[in-house]
Amino acid sequence: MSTSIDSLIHIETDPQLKAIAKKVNLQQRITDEEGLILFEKGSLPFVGALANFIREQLHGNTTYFNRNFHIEPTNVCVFSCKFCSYSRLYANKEEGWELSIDQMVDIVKSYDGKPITEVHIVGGVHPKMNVDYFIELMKKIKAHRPTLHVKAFTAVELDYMFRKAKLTTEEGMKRLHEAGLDSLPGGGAEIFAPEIREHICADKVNADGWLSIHEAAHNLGMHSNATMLYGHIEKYEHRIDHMRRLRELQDKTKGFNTFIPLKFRNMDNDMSYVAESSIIEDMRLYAIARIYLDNFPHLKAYWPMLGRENAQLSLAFGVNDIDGTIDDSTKIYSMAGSEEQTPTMTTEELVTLIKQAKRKPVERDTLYNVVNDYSEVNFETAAVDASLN
Ligand code: V47
Ligand code: SF4
Repeated sequence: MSTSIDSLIHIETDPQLKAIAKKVNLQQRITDEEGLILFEKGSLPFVGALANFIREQLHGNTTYFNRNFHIEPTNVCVFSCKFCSYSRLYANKEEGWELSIDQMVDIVKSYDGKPITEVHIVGGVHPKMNVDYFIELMKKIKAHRPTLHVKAFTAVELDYMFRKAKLTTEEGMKRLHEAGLDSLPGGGAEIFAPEIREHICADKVNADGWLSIHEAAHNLGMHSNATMLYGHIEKYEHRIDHMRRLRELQDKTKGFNTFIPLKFRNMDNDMSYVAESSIIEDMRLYAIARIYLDNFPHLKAYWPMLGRENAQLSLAFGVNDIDGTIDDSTKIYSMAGSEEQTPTMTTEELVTLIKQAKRKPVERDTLYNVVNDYSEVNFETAAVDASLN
């Protein structure tokens, strides 16, 4: 698939949209005002074509996925984000779970012999799971499986554990990194703008704190992801503000790998009165993120939250990564109303999903090194090594 946007530029009658399309064609960065214009006036086919043009320039048809599993150490949390369906207050511990280090290492051991490359560890912010607890966990995981990439802890969890241990961000990050932490997931960013953040997650780390934790990780040579929780009470200007802060930090450090928009799901939380965004708005957001975040190499659709078919659709709107096989029972989305109650997909299912969208399925590791190109693998006819599943 190769795209040109010449005809789009030619037929567009709105002068502002036409000017943006010309900039994209010349690989120039769009401004905040232009980002806002895209949100306000850009039709789905218009922003989709621009985003797809950029996606194919960067990655051609390649669509990445990885083979990972999740560990959620606890759902007990000292914070009370209004959108969260997952956490249980410390006082209501009977509804929560807390995994011991041995239990978590046992989960890692249960993947012995399986060709997964990453463990993703995030959970609630438990007042007693401190930095030493997680240092020990990192060391034990690495002692057992040194090549497993450990992507763990949102900036929210890190901020809390560093403050509790009276460690500077730099010191805390260095200790965890030395113990085995390889990279950071993108959670906890939500919406940075204070007027929204105060309403949806007032008590956890603010925008500057979130960004400075990722900056500290990048300064140690670690990579990280960034998320944005969208489709609730934020306005378009807040989405642009959020992405501007990320784009600025990325200009400085180049440490972000992937931007992951997270669609707000409204089941069983204090914001259940807020309607969920439409699929048109979801796809427009992916496309505009691809256009605006010119310095982010990858855009990921997290299928357990978006649903498989919508994730597949997003591959036409700028997305070049659909996360992993997620061989587990991560609960954060099923508890918020996602269609995916037990989000697992086999490699075969993921590959088929990508091929149906006429894209090229490539398994990656966390840092986007190619592990396996599945373009020529035909699961239906080939005698596929059982280990591929
Ligand atoms: O920060 C919580 C979100 C995030 C809801 O880096 C909700 O590869 C929607 O960050 N509706 C945690 N979203 C998950 C996360 C993540 C997921 C996958 C991959 C990566 C990565 C990171 O989940 C939280 C919050 O934004 N969340 N509740 C909800 N009701
Ligand atoms: Fe806690 Fe994270 Fe839920 Fe907020 S989103 S209440 S920090 S588990």
